[in-house]
Amino acid sequence: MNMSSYESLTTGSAVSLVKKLGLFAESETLSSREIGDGNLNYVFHIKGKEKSVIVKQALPYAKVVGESWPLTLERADIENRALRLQGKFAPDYTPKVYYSDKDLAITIMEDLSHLEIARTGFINGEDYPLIAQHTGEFIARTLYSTSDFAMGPQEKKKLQNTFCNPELCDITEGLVFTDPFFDAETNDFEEGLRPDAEKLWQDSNLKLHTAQLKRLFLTSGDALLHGDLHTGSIFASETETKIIDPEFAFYGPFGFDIAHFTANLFMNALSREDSRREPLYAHIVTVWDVFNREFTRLWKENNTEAFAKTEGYLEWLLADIFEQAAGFMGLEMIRRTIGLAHVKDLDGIEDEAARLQAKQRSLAIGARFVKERHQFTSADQLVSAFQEGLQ
Ligand code: SR1
Ligand code: MG
Repeated sequence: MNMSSYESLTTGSAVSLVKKLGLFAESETLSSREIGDGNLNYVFHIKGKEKSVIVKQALPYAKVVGESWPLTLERADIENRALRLQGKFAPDYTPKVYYSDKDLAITIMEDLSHLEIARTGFINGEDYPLIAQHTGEFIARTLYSTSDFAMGPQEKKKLQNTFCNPELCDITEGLVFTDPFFDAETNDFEEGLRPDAEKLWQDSNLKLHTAQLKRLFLTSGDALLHGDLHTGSIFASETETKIIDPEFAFYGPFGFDIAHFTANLFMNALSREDSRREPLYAHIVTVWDVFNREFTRLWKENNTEAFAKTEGYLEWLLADIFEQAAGFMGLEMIRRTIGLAHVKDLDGIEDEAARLQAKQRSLAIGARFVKERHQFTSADQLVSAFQEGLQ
């Protein structure tokens, strides 16, 4: 990457850029707004008379913390290449990429502003009837298609080499798998939660299970993951779903993406009244159902593995993925509650006592998912365990 040609865009220079690239006529009047509400990047929405685009630019530091946390610009290239691959395997669920520039760390892509960020919609009471079906298909297709089973070990290894992503993995290794389990500086929680956080820090059994899951994250190279598939990485409507922001993409364990999606559904459920939780439970059951079905279909259709037809192999693998995912799900719930990066679903609960109770539940349920992951074999059981945690 040539750092000397990097400069951060402004609303004005983003307009000049899209005109220079010929995406709009020089004479056209365009509106330009910075709309990024994520933790890491600038996102410009550029709109002309008949069309609009999104210009996303990585900053050389983490926006959520500031310039004191330098961060590689390589992530823009990772995101652009991941989007193009995901677009190949799951075109209905991936934004189109029009242009990318490694030195400027930008990706110009389809404007999805007719959709809404799913987290925001869920918080406002939307239910998105197709989101679980679509997300399950997206995860199964992108994971299976980049695995040894579909690509064969040689091609897969070559692709894996191009998706190392050590700096963004380091963020996940710290923020998800390590810091929340110690009294680390990056942690962030209200004083009322301190006894609950301290309970986790003293739970050596939880730490052992977390260490095991961290090892899985560090060492498994099953497939090209999205790497950060929470509900803030999904644009949705009643009929459409698009998965965005794969800058954390890397070769990791099969169960990771589905775990993050379901954990974020459970956290939204914690913010809702009991009578409004059912659609989220249904999504959790559906996403697992769809994932298993689609993964199985692809396995039977295209599998380069000599043992593919060995009785029990696929069933064993799906059960293993489920067990890992139950654990990763619990870790995501814990880190979004006491770690650095929170979710609005929980932080936005206005009543202080209700907010504290929801966060305490998130920690306790999350810890149970981590420690008892070997005992869960179906999404219904996860939902039942979650409901027990509400008692
Ligand atoms: C410093 S980045 C914090 C979090 O934001 C991203 O979306 C990832 O979830 C990361 O852990
Ligand atoms: Mg993101």
